[in-house]
Amino acid sequence: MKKSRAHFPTVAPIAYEGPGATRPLAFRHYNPDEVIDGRTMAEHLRFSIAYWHAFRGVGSDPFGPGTIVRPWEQGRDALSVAKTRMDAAFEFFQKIRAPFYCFHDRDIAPEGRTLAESNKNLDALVAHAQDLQQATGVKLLWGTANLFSHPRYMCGAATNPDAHVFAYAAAQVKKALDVTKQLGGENYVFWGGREGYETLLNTDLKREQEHLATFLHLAVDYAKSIGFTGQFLIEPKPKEPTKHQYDFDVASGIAFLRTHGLEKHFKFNIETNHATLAGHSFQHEIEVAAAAGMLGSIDANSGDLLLGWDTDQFNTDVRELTLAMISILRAGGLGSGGFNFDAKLRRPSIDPEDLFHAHIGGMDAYALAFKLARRILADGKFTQFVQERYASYDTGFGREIETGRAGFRQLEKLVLTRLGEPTPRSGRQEYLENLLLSYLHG
Ligand code: XUL
Ligand code: CO
Repeated sequence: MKKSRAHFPTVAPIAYEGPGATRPLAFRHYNPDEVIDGRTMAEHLRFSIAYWHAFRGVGSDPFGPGTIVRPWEQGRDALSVAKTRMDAAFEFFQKIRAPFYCFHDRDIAPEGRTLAESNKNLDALVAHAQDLQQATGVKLLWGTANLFSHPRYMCGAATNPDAHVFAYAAAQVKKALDVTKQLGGENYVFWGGREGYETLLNTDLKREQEHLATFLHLAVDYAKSIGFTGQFLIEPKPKEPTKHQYDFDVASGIAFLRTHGLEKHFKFNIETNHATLAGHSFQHEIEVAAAAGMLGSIDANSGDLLLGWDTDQFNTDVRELTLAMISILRAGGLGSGGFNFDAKLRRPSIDPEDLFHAHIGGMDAYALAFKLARRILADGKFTQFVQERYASYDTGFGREIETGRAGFRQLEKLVLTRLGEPTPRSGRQEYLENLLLSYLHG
């Protein structure tokens, strides 16, 4: 393949320079080549760049158009611009040392006037992506379909009241699955774009939920028929764009999947900002998914707790990330998932270099959290505290409760004749918070 000109000529590949680094364009904590327990940090963390934010985000908001103008966006026609943009994207993936990327079908190739034309455009860009993946070694963490931007999807895709739109969405996901497989994508994500509703005055909730389940079954069946073995992921979000999104949070997602016999085929892609919009902590959502054996991947970002919408910011809150990492490592990691930076630059951050600062911060914060969480788990102090807190269930009548051998009559008799009143024990929350602080700040 011919060598394309550099799109980020002022930035060299980002190097690890350690915590004492003084240059801003350097890693302080993320050392992709450092081997920990037989695997490099790059292999442990599986960082991924979100094509839609990094290469389609222009800084627009409801009050004004984009502010970000990239030099590679000038060109003769949409297809050649899309190819040059992809060259720039892969140069960025390499320079930022990210082993993976993620995309929606319409991020990488322009929508055509017909589905056939859109598919043709997509094929052209997928061929280009195949060449670039081969040349750089960067891989596809997951693919997905954009079923929410085009006006046809204004009332949802799988949950649209019009079966014609359902059929169009099915055709679009069929193609997205084909290209995800073609590019070796390790997962396929369903974020419920506009799968929800604004008002029950025009909505048949039960029918819409059943349609969504049917759609997911059809996707599973089709994937099987083409031999796509990647992991399917549901990405819950409680609101925005619709008022009531059907995949509200992980708990309602689990209930939905189990109700419709889909639980064997799906895990969860948990996004920090979606967790907090649902009124949960990031760690809570991870724990709920892990408890069900359904932790799949992470959309790494953060919201702004003072704002009630999806701000998709880079997350440098090491405390929050360390707690999340503890839960992830305790669950055995993310398997085929990874940490995908579903995060965008602020509107005034208009320079190409800002993309580097943003991702360096996100990667360093996760890398530091990873190291801290490993240390915390290796020391075992929190684990031991929790084990001791529940120790009464390890033996005697506690064991019988857990193993289903104790009934209400027996327990009543036990309390009346032997146990009497329980002795309260402190939960020691403040002690534990101080212990966490000692790991974070010494
Ligand atoms: C929207 C969101 C999406 C998904 C992919 O809030 O997070 O970008 O991650 O469709
Ligand atoms: Co996301």
